[in-house]
Amino acid sequence: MGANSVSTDPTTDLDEQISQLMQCKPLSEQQVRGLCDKAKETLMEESNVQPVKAPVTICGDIHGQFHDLAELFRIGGKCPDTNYLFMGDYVDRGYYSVETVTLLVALKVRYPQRITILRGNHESRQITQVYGFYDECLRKYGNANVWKIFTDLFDYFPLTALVESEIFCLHGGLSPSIDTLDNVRNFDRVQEVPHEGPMCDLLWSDPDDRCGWGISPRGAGYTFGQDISEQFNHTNSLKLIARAHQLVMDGFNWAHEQKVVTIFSAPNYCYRCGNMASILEVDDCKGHTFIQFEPAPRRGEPDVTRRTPDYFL
Ligand SMILES: [Mn+2]
Repeated sequence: MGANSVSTDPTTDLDEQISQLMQCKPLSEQQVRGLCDKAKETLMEESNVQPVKAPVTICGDIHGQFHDLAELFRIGGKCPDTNYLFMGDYVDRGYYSVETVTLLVALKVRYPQRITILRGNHESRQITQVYGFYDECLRKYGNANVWKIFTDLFDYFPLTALVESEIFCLHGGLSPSIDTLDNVRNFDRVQEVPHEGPMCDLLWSDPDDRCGWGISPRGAGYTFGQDISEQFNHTNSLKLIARAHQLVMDGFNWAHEQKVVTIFSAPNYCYRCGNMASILEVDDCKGHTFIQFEPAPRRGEPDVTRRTPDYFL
């Protein structure tokens, strides 16, 4: 190895990209293209119900809150020292969707067995044009190429994961068109998130206090009651459904007599909701520990709560 061999090792290049991203500095369009080409090869080999082993730390929505994702890694441990399973919604709402999703995809390429990244309802061409990721790509790159590269890659993200054959993990929830995990395994996921049908429901549905299936106020997916969760868990020999998708003030929230848990990992969501975030550690013995965390300190950004009287002098 000579002094001029620095950039010939793809792993070194990738490690350099990851450390750049950890400083919240986006990659070039060309680097994003190369990274996503590699990610596609890995993701297309994964199942619609991707098997995952314990120990693993399960995380909910991030929504472009990059500094809070960095805080999550400080609290939960760095990848690959800790194994991670993210349940979607990396982009939109927050200011750093580009850096957030690029970092998670880079970690997936670098450590494919250590991190699982599922698709959320925001990993879609249509939703990202309304809620921020498209505009952020235009602002940071001057054109829509990076948005196109990422939204094309989102089609390959797995829809669900199964931890140790007993925790079913997904972004939204259940579907009246799906009774078994084999039903999920058997459809072609490589497409834009449809407006209805089983793939849509997995990314959009929510648990509800009412029994049975209900119309979702979101306009996509369904609400499902405890009877539905119990039947699904029984049919598929599951202990728990872990999902994200809903803001919960403590960062996690049990439903359906502990058959379902919601995990939300964006503290002070949209920089104004005042909620805690959490992650769920599943250890070697399948024990569960929730770790809650608060927003990372935001240096140099205006903080309205600290406008002291001298502001007015
Ligand atoms: Mn969502």
